[in-house]
Amino acid sequence: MDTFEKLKKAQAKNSSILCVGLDVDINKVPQQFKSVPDGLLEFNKSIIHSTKDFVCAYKLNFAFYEQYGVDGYDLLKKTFELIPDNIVTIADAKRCDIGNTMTGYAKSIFDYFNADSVTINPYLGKDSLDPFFSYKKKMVFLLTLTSNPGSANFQRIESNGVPLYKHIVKQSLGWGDKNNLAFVVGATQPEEIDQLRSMAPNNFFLIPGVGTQGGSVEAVVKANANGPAVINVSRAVIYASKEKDFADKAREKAIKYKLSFM
Ligand code: OMP
Repeated sequence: MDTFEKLKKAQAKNSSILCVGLDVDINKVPQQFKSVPDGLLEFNKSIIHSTKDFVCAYKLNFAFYEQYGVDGYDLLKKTFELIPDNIVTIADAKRCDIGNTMTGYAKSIFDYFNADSVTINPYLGKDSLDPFFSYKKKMVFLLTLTSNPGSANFQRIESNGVPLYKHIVKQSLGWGDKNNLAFVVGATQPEEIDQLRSMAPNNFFLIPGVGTQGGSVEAVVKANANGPAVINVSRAVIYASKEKDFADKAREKAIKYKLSFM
């Protein structure tokens, strides 16, 4: 089964387009989990156990793991392995380099970590993405218009009267299809979600920025117009409580977000 199909199935089974971001942070987890890798792995295990029936995907941002060196890689690998087979994994690695080098990154993410999908920075163009597209059954999320204020610095620069982020969608639609090509668009940019939706009606959008970053659920849902999407929430779910009830509170938040996206 390819990732596109797996994602559709997971969304239907759990009636959810929520992705929980496992952005595990030793400074934010409850006291008993403050060790690497064992404590953080136990924390991830509890979060996955309490939210797995309410999500379609889990996103693992590599920064939160790589900072611990070898132990972090161990934690990352073991966290991937904890995720149930019917839920999609997103390797949020934001890789970007020349094609020859990207071949190594693709092997790491799809062969070693066995992720279903990946986030990629498309700045280096088509040949840099080909090693990832050569994995036909996987899904590649291209950074298109990010949620942070600095997204305006480059992504909104116009060429021929069209902002860069629109060129990314227009050009890359010729490089992949709805099954393997997807886009990252920040929840803080609902007007642009609306515009990009009409450019790419059948491709998945990964929409982060709801919750802690202040993206409006209502505006995102309206702008997305029921298009294929995965809405990511990290901190607002996994750190819903620092107390003993952290897993129950994470579950409550996951259910609340899942319902609000419908
Ligand atoms: P919270 O703000 O805690 O929900 O986390 C958001 C997650 O999405 C983090 O892992 C970010 O690195 C990631 N993200 C953004 O916040 N904005 C973007 O434009 C793109 C991403 C991403 O690619 O996932």
